[in-house]
Amino acid sequence: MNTQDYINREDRYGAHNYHPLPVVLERGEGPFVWDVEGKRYFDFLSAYSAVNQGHCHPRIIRALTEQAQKLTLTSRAFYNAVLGEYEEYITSYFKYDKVLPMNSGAEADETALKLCRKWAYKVKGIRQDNAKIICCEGNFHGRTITIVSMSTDPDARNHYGPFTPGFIIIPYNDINALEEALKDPDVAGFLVEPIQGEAGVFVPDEGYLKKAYDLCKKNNVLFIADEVQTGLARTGKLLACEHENVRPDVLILGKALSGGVMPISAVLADDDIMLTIKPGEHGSTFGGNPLAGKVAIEALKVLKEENLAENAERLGQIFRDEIKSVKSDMIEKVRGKGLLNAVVIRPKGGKTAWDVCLAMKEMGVIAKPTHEHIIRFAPPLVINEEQLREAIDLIKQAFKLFE
Ligand code: IF1
Repeated sequence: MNTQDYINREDRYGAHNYHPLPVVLERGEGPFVWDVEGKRYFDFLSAYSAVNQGHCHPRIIRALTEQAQKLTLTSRAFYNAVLGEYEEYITSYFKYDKVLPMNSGAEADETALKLCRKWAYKVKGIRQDNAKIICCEGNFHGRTITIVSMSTDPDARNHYGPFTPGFIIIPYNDINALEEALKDPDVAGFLVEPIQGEAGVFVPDEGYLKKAYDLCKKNNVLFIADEVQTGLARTGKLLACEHENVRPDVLILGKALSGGVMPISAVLADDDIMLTIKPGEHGSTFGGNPLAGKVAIEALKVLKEENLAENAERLGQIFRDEIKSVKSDMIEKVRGKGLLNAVVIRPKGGKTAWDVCLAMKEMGVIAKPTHEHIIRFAPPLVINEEQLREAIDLIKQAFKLFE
């Protein structure tokens, strides 16, 4: 079978809810992936920042395979020997009283929304069923019906109504809009991405997160940070909120929490918020399974022991400087933080970001456009400077094809 055979088979038997780049991947190691024809690529998407630790990190795979031989799942109907160890580890790692373990990022966002509403009624004293949560235009928090009820992206929400009520949508990176929205006494929370990933790596103004946090505290509103994509060293700090010394009231993690080997997500908060959910009021079959516990501990250890945040900070600066120096009228803007970067493409002669991604693929770098004209560049954080510079040269060669 060749690449097209694989593509045709997926087209025949799989739902058409994605339009992938025409490359069929078979193996991954560190910053590299290989396709079914044996060609090597630099992975510059990292499964949307889920493989920050690099593909198939040996320590994480070992944790997975060792635990998989012992016990993978008990459900939460019973205790298991790993969950407490994982809970203790992750809560001391991020300095919160408690963690609620889930699986996908969307489940963690949904869990955060439910915690916020519980806190609204049981602690803040908002009238039953009147709690409101502020979110931002251009947000991405997952694909459930409640989450797309907050979305401003037609592709994410069209024809999925009726939608969940109780959300106030304000412009991102607009402190005055937040201050105005916070005047509503029924507001219980503000859910925000420290950097908007899907929207095209929108980095807010310096100080935005801190001002937003302070305004929330002044109005007795929970500051809820969705760090599913920006967290876990991606932006050059362990959490993107750390760039502004903000400690979210509710912290949402996912993706690289497992190093990309399985779905693991988590919500962290202190007792006054976390204990508003009582036994039987929330859960999931796989949430907190022993396999996930061991994998997540190792994935978190790797982040710290391999200094991946520092690496992301240093190499991200090199990446932005190098790409900004490229003389190409297709490059409109370069922006990002750490190794979460994006290039806004100015279409030229009918050629778009998609064509640039196809050209980069031929050169041996895979990335994918978001929203037509924006290419996200997010390699695994284990990439070293020599590899990064090799990839940058390949990217530059791709842009040259359009001169
Ligand atoms: C797709 C990108 C999209 C996320 C944030 C929660 C979730 C995500 C900040 C939900 C997931 C993924 C989903 C994937 C593409 C990718 C993505 F921004 F990362 F590129 F869509 F916006 N919060 N992001 O980014 O986590 O349930 O997927 O585990 O749905 O196409 P999930």
